[in-house]
Amino acid sequence: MAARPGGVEALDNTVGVSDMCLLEPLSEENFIYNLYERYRHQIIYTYIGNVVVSVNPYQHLPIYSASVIAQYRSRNIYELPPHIYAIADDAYRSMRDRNLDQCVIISGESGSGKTEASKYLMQYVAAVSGKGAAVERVKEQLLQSNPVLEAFGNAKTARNDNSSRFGKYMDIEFNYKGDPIGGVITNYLLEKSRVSTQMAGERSFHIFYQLLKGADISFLKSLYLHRNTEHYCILQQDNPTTEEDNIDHNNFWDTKEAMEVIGFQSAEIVAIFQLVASVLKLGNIRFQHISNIDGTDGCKILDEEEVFEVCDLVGCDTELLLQSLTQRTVETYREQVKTDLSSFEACYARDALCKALYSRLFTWLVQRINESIKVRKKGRRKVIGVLDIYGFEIFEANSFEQFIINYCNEKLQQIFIELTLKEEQEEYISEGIQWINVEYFNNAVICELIEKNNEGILAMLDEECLRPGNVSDLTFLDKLDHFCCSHRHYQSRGCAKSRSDRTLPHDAFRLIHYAGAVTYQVEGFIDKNNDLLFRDLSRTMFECQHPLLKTLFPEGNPLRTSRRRPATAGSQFKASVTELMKNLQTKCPNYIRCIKPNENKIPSEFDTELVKHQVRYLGLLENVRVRRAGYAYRQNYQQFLYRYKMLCVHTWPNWRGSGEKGVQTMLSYLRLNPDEYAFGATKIFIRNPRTLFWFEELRRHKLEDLATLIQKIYRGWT
Ligand code: AOV
Ligand code: MG
Repeated sequence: MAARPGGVEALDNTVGVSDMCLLEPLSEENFIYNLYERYRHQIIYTYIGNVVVSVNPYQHLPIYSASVIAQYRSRNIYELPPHIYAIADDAYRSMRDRNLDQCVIISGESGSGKTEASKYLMQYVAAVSGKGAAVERVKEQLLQSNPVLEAFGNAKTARNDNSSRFGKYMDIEFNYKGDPIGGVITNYLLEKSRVSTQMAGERSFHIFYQLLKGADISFLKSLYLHRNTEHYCILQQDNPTTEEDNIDHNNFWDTKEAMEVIGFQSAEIVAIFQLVASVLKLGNIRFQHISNIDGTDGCKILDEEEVFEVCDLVGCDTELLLQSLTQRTVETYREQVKTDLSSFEACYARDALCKALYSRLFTWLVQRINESIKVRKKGRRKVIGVLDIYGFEIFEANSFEQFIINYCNEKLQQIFIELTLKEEQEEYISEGIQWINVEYFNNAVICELIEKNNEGILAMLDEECLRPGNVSDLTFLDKLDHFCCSHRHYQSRGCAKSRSDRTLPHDAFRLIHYAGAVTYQVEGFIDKNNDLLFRDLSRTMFECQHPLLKTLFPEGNPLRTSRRRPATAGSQFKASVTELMKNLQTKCPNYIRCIKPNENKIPSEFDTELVKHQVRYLGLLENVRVRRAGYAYRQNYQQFLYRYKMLCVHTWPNWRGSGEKGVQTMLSYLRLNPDEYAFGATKIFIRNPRTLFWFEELRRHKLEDLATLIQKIYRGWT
């Protein structure tokens, strides 16, 4: 591809159409061709009405500079080529000037560019909102929460080198002037299984590598750590290149600086890294099987040195930790009995501890950031919420985590369907224009299959987790099999209809998601949903001197009387997602739909089949159809007149009457067929996109004529 200029010119509007609603004729082929043509010219943004479709360029484009931001500032959405900035500006001004809380819902599969989009959006809002030392400080803190959360919550996966392994919703709060005054971050279930295991070619959370590669040797020594990642059993990395090492090194310092900007004290930063180091060291502990005299299994720790060092880092009683790693207390009615763990059970308990420690640290970090960015003053606030979750993913082996991630994506698709349709419908009704229905696939059935109270997959899983007796992942699968006959989105080898399907293993079920079929291995579902940690370990953690670690394990407090079983991971997630959906519905939605152009994470490759699949499941064509069902284009009278008034001698150069009257005068002057347009309460609706092309064409000629005229006058003068 040829190098393109920077600035707004880099967003040339003349390639293809900038709004898919103007595609003629509308077909999937044309839709994809339009995306392709634009992508080929490095134009990654295209509208569907006010929805931004973004195709990941996998390269840095010169379209995010201060000068581009300045150009988008306070401009109407169709005035300039499509950009996230235009949506950001629209959302910002609606919030500030019309007092409407906004949310920006960013969706798309893993690696499609959601997290990057969310950062550009925040960067834009920060750049165009108020100035002054206090406001600048808030902005810095809000922006700097990104590198910290990415360091601790993102990791390299097969799909994305910087994949978000947690969901994030951030409310940016503003005062009446539109200056940011703070924010609140909500995090959703971190994929903590990554702490102890990663698939080939993947990595654990960035922070582990950043710490080992970036920290001064003296700091590493104080944490009893080695520079070499290979020293740590829970870290996988295939022969890192020097470049990767350098990136980790630099990112470490960025993360640390970001923590300081947010307001973490040096002692807190040290405490955080002590816990990160403890996870690495606990992960190194190996156990050796021993047979007890009574014939039972037991184990002993092979790497006591690691235990001693962890104890030193977190102020833990060595005996207590050694014991709680190899034994567990079983409580009966009358007494407490200690039983030895087999080496297998001890490994399991160790991993559970590493995962609990890390994921609780992560949640604490989010709370700590919230503490720094929270709004302290009372008074009315306005909000822009930004949602950036983990994208839909299909791996070779999919487990509970993918099930949860994909469920979340189903819910987002659902909200897109409901709100775009609802919004559209409401607009036609409130403007007094007749509405025509468009057929589309509604994924509500899949959401229901997963989350329906007492009947959905999550309820079945909870039931199995609570059932006494012989419970296993396979009994859970058996339980699910009743969906075979009743649900067309569920398949398993137990189902008569899919029994002959050799690609479906015996220990798995398959869901036909809106975005594709995913086969979930049931192994680990019960365990991950139960999410239990042996009480001995939480007690030991609570007994540590380390002030932060103590707070992470409140259930270890012996004075705590509640013996209530904590909610399962699945039901907690369902509750928080339901809450999120409710919250989003109270705000004006803005959408960014991200598309991944290729599986190779490289620039300039546009895999048509891959894009087609995403366009289909995202329902983008239906989105255009809904938008065009009645009228392809609508615009506020004033803005419409402002752009096209030069096409009519009565409205040019100045029109003194109402906007609506001006548009009426202009359209009858142009002798446009009255079938082609309708007057709404506040907007003009244009049926055929070609009419708009025609206006644009006329406008261009007029501008050219004007330019020639000005030149002539100028020459006449000189
Ligand atoms: P995701 O958030 O959608 O995936 P990211 O936003 O992390 O995807 O994007 C993946 C990678 O694509 C980034 O690390 C960048 O290298 C590149 N990229 C994305 N958008 C742009 C852009 N606008 N300009 C340049 N490069 C870009 V996931 O978190 O895995 O669902 O779960
Ligand atoms: Mg992401």
